[in-house]
Amino acid sequence: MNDPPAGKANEMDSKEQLDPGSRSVLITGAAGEIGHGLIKGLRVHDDIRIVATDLKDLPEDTRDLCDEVHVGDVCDMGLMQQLIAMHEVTDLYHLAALLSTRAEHVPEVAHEVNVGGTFNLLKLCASHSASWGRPVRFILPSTIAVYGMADLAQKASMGAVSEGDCNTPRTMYGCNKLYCEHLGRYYARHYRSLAEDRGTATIDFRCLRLPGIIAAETKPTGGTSDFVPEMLHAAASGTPYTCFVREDARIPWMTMPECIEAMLQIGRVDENRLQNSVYNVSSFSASAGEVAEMVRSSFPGAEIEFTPDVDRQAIVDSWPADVDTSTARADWGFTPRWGLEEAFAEYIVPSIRTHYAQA
Ligand code: AKB
Repeated sequence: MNDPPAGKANEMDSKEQLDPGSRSVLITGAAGEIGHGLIKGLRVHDDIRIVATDLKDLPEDTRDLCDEVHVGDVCDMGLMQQLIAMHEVTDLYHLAALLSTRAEHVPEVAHEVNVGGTFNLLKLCASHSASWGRPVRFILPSTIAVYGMADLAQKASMGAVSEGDCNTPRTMYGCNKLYCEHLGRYYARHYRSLAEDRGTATIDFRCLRLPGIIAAETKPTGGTSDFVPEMLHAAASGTPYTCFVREDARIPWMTMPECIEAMLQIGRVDENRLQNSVYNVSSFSASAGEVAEMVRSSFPGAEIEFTPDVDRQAIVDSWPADVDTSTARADWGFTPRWGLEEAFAEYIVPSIRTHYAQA
């Protein structure tokens, strides 16, 4: 999965790699859940140019934080070429993807978007990096869906999995993301390794394997980890909720602010500190039943039932109960902010109450 960084990019002076005064960041899939927080987080630097793109327009408050917004398809090579060239992109956050549930309905489309879109962007970044004579930083969110547990006994016995464990995904989304992790590593470390005119392309590829994400301000769609955020948003808005997995369904989680912080951190850290290109991140492991208990005690009127959907349950059963984040902690100082109880007390409950009070 990971191999030692190639010499070339590492030999470059880090100042040459990233002059903060001239950073130009392209964000694909910017209208999604992560896009909004990421744009807000990046905006605190006045000296960054933010160019956002998505199939649909961005909400007004996010659009106002961007220098430019383009509505378009990430698979449109002409548009992506134009955006990268015109803005001399230094950093690319490639968020556009079809998530695990949506992808199982339209697997071929998912492959086109998830793999085709990433491949095109890597190709474009490599060719622009070669002609500009400087690296392009490429940051890709990946997922716990790249893991595939054979059965519940293996899931229980493995506990927290490391990046190289059980890379046998069950879903199209997991297969797509695992391949894109490899593609990114290839472009960063071995691109055209036998070509006589190897050129000078340098892709600085960084990837985070994200767990289920819990956001108080937005509701996810298209994912299989959606059962926890759906449960919370239903309780906060006084709506009964039928959970599509068993009470004992357990995966790793983190809150949206922690996810954004980790994305910003991996995007900023000096390349010389990164021994790997792909890192697990997560804050806590919790079952649907444990979260439901927290929801009931925070929202005493909450009505939560469990009626598992066999197929979606099978996807969650194939994901690990927890992930080992030790390499992220050691290499670039990843530190989760909250455990389950603290996340409820410090972020989820106050923020979701505010959100629905304002709605
Ligand atoms: C999904 O459910 O597909 C995503 C994920 C775990 O990557 N939220």
